[in-house]
Amino acid sequence: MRVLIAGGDGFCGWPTALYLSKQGHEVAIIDNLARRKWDEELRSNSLTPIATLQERVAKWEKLTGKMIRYYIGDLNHYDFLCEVMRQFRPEAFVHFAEQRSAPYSMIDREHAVFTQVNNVVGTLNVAYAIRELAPDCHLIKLGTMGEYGTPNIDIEEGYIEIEHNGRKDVLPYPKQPGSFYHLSKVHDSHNLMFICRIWGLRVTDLNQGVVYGLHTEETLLDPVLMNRFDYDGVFGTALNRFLIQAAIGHDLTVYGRGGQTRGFLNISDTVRCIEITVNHPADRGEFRVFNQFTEEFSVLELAEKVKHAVEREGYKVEIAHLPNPRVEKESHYFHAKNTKLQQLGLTPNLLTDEVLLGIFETARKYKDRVVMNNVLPDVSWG
Ligand code: NAD
Ligand code: USQ
Repeated sequence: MRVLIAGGDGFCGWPTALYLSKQGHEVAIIDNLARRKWDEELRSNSLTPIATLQERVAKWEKLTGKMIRYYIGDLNHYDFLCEVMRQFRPEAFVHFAEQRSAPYSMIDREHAVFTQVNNVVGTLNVAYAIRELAPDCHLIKLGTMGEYGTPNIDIEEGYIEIEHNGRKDVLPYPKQPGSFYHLSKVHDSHNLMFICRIWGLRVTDLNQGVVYGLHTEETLLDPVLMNRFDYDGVFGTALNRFLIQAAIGHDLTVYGRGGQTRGFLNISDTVRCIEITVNHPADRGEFRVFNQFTEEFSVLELAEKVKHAVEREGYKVEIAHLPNPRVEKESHYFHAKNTKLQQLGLTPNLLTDEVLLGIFETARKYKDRVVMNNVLPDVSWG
């Protein structure tokens, strides 16, 4: 299949591009390289040194003989996007290309506005470009589990059956997101559900949990194919941050009580979930929702797992409970359904001590690249 991957230079997009290319799909990437510029803005970096996109795809072709085309540009430039659609004629469009950090979206008004314009307008452009130039193309859109928030009932996959005043309907699951970034994903979901209804496009919204790890079989083939690995207080995510903190002997930064519970998955399961979704397109007019995570953990449980695993190897680490910079529940019910991808063939890679220590080893290898000022959180919701 011809698969266009928007955001293919990023943390999830790059390993996905390699994996789908290896599986025999014809793959092209669109990316405006904004993520690399946000590192410059924040005076931060990926813990791992990452090659340019040009170097990455050239190395992949040299090693495997498989070509990944790339188009450097912004989804918000509609003419550019349409030109790519005309040239590549995708059968599946995998859309990772958004500003994905909750803290970045909460820095100030400008960052909130930027995040929502970049994400919501970018997705609208993708929807229009598909309608205009490839109406049969399956849009696979990365959403987030954080769209649902933390309700005191089970979280379903996108829809819930409600009985009200003696009548029943299946309705979109209520959304209670926790940042302007998470809100942008809710706005995307609403727009996409609407365009499926009015234009008959086919869309799958993948409500992904927090992704951990960085390597896949493909990124490990050569240092030039190395994935990015975020650790700073803005773009670093919970488990990866804890492993990097353990590697530099920093206390693990649990925010508040640490009962915040989320869905998590290994990056190697992210790429497999995308493959499964590409291979099983939504029907015309269907707005399909999958919850994309494999296990649930509280933040404190993760910190304890990291402490236990690295102390087994002789490293010493403490858990700190920092004042929570976010406004969120620190102890709550959380149980979300995640059966649809598994029914289609996903076999989860679970979080074991071996997996933790594998990521920890990479963190130790590059620990001298950590910019210490960036480890503690400095964006607050208040
Ligand atoms: P990332 O920032 O590493 O990658 C996103 C890529 O998109 C970057 O390379 C960036 O340059 C590009 N991009 C952003 N805006 C663009 C635009 N307007 N035009 C063209 N390119 C643009 O993020 P990631 O961690 O790979 O996340 C990918 C997607 O998955 C995001 O939509 C994110 O919301 C979602 N997601 C990520 C996680 C996670 O834990 N990383 C969890 C759940 C969902
Ligand atoms: N947290 C800590 N300590 C840290 C970092 C985070 O306690 O050092 C806590 C946060 O307060 C929060 C939880 O861990 O309660 C998750 O935070 P995170 O930064 O790991 O993840 P989040 O901000 O939710 O965002 C990440 C990705 C985002 C994706 C989301 C999936 O950056 O793109 O959408 O995970 S989910 O959380 O399921 O919505």
